[in-house]
Amino acid sequence: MNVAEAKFVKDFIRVTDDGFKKGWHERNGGNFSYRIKTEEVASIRSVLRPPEKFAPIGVSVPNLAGEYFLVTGSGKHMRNVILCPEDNLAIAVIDAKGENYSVVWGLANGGRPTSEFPTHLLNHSIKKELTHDRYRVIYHSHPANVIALTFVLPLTDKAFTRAMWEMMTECPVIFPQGIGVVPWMVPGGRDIAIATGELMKKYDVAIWAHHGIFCAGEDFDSTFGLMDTVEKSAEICVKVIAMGGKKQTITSRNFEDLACEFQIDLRKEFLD
Ligand code: 2HA
Ligand code: ZN
Repeated sequence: MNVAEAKFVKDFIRVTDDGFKKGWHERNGGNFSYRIKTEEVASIRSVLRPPEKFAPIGVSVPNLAGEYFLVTGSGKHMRNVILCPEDNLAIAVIDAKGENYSVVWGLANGGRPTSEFPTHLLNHSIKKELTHDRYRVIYHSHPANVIALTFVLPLTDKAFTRAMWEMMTECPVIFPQGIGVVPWMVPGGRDIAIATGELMKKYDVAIWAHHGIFCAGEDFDSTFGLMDTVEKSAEICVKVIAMGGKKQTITSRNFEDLACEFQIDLRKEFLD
C-alpha cells in the first residue's frame, strides 16, 4: 500500500497544488490539514509506524483523542507536496488525553507538522463537536487581496462580512454566517489558536489581519471553494476601492430578499 496513492491523499495533494497555482502559498506560506476517516485509516494502517515520541500540541483537544490527521510539514513548500508527498506531509495520531501527537507516516527527511498545528487542531476539535463529526478540513493560506483589505477595512467581523457579501451575489449563500477577524497576533502558538477557535464557533472563515485566512469545511471541495470565493470577493473589493469606491451596492433589503428566496440562515446582526 502506497499512502500517496490513497484517494483521500490524492484529493489533499490536488488542493495543495491548486492553492499554490492560485498564488496563495509563496515559499512555505500556508498549511493544510484533514481529519482522516476511520475506514481511510484502516486502508493504510499496515504501512503506518507505531506511535512513539509524542510531542505536546500546545492546546488540549480531548474529543480528538485517537484521531489521525494528514497535515503539511513545518517549513515545507506547498508547491513541492505534489512532487514528494512523503517528504512534505505527515500523518499524526493524537494521544488518549488529546494533548500530544506522534507522527506515524511521512516527513521522510525529518521535520514536524505545520507551526500552525495548534490552531488547526483546536479548530478541528470545535468543528467536530459543532457539526456532529461532519467537518474534516482546515485550510490556511496567504491570498493577496484578503490580506490587502486588512490594511484598509475596519478589522471587525461586520465590516469584512458586509464587504465580502456585497461584492458578489452568491457570497451570502456560500458563507451566510459571515467572516470573523483576528487582529494582528504572533502566529504559530496557543494564543492565536484560541482567538481563532473562538471565531470558528460562529464562522467557517477567520481572517488574520496582515497575514491570511483560515477556512473550515466538510470536505476538500467545499473548503477550497470557500477560500476561493472569499478571495475572489476580496479581489473585486480591491478593484472597486481602486476605482474610487462603491457608487451603488447590494442593500440590506436585497440581502433579506435573497435569504428568503434561497432559504438561507443569514446572520441578521450584519444587516442594517
Ligand atoms: O506555514 O503560513 O502561518 C507558514 C504559515 C504560518
Ligand atoms: Zn500563515
